[in-house]
Amino acid sequence: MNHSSNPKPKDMRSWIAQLQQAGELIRVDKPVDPLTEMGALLYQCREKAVLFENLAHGWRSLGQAPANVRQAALAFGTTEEKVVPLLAERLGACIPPVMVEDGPVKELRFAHGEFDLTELPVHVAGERDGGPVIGSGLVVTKDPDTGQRNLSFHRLQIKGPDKSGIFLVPRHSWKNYVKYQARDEPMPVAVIIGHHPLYYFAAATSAAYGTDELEIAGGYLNEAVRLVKCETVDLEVPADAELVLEGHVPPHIREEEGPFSEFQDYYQAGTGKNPIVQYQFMTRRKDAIFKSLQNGSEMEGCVFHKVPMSATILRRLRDVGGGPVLHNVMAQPGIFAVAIQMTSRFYGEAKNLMMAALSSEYMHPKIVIAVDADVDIFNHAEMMWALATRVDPDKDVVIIPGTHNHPMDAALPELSATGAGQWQRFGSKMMIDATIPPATDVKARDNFERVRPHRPELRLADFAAEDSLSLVRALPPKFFGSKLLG
Ligand SMILES: Cc1cc2nc3c(=O)[nH]c(=O)nc-3n(C[C@H](O)[C@H](O)[C@H](O)COP(=O)(O)O)c2cc1C
Ligand SMILES: [Mn+2]
Repeated sequence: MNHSSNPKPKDMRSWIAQLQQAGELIRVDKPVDPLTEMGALLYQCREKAVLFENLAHGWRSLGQAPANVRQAALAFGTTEEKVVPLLAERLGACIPPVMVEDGPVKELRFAHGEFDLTELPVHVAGERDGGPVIGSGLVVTKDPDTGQRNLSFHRLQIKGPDKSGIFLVPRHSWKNYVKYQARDEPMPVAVIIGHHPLYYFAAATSAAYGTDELEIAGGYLNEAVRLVKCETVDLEVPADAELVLEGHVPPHIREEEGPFSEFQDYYQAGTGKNPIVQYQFMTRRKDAIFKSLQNGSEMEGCVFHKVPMSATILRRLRDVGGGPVLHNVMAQPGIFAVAIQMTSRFYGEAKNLMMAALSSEYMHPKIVIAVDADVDIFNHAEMMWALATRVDPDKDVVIIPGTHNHPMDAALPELSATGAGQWQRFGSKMMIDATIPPATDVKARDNFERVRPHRPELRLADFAAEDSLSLVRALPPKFFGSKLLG
């Protein structure tokens, strides 16, 4: 079997090895029931990834990998502070995939009747979920007019041995689906389960309609993705994935779907009459490892959202108003809020950038907060401190009424219903300018220089007995950077 032109493509195996080597992986060798136990265990893995090694039918499953933005940075070979700027660069470096004849994902082939989705280790994430949901399925579809490929996440609630629900927020897959619907034809789909996390980051990247997210994956990986042809649909999938399901979405069927433990930490959004997928083929590696994916605020699903969303917005902001001084962007918990870290050159510049951040490829941002370089945007106490000490609500808060918002934001009025063409949330957006005066106004800026000790290089460890040192808190980086006004 010709598995490779490149001897070691990045895949879920290389990622597990990397996590293991970095001391970032917990292995669970006791049996775990995906329907009643796995969700609770995943919720506790916020620091480390977890590999369940002893599941029914001989399965293993990788979860919470990445468990947080620090682990996301590990996957990209960088640090938490640098991962978003790095991704913003890689977004512009798409690499087209290459076709190969065969690959590990084709080691075993199962025709209709030979596979049973209810025997996969698909877990129930939350107490009120409608059933087990594949959260890690990356769905490949094509525009029937142009043949352009699309890759995106869609939750797939198991409904039988060969059937799942599919939840389609009105974006690219939905657009393709509506085109098939107009032709009265089923939409062919391929679902990729289990691969290197950079594929997952690519699928969560919202780009222009017509951009192939597998080219974005190539850019993120800095290597061309190897694709193989599907067996029963005219689609291509990564040769080095763990498992692929082939199926189709019938044009007019709607069935009850949800509730589901979602990224906002709520269950209900999207619940209702949604389309379904009928599956007719499965291929997988001989010893395939399943991928679980749990949502909920700050869980793995949010990590996949946060990093590409922040990078896409950072990239967009770079062009606003002649080159602003931008340091970083980071989506905040619940991901309807985003922080911009910048140094203003002019009065009012933060608001210009915030307007751009509220209207991008991403529908999520509803609240945007601009802060300076001395505020740690990964630390929510720092964010609250900046809001409390650097905002004059009367002039620094702006509300834009009557905007189209993310359809899963429970705080906003919902128009129409999930699964229908006009489904939306019609709400508002808010900008909060928590920046200090621009660098050019040195005098006004002086009021906001932060407290720091006289000699920050001193270490308590050099002065105290060792047994008391577990209580020591490291000084934050702000103490060591150049002074704000320096
Ligand atoms: C963990 C995770 C789960 C997601 N689940 C869904 C989903 O069930 N339905 C959906 O329409 N979008 C879902 N998304 C969002 C889309 O995958 C994401 O917005 C993607 O960029 C959309 O692709 P598109 O830009 O090609 O439409 C999910 C994203 C992540 C990271
Ligand atoms: Mn797309």
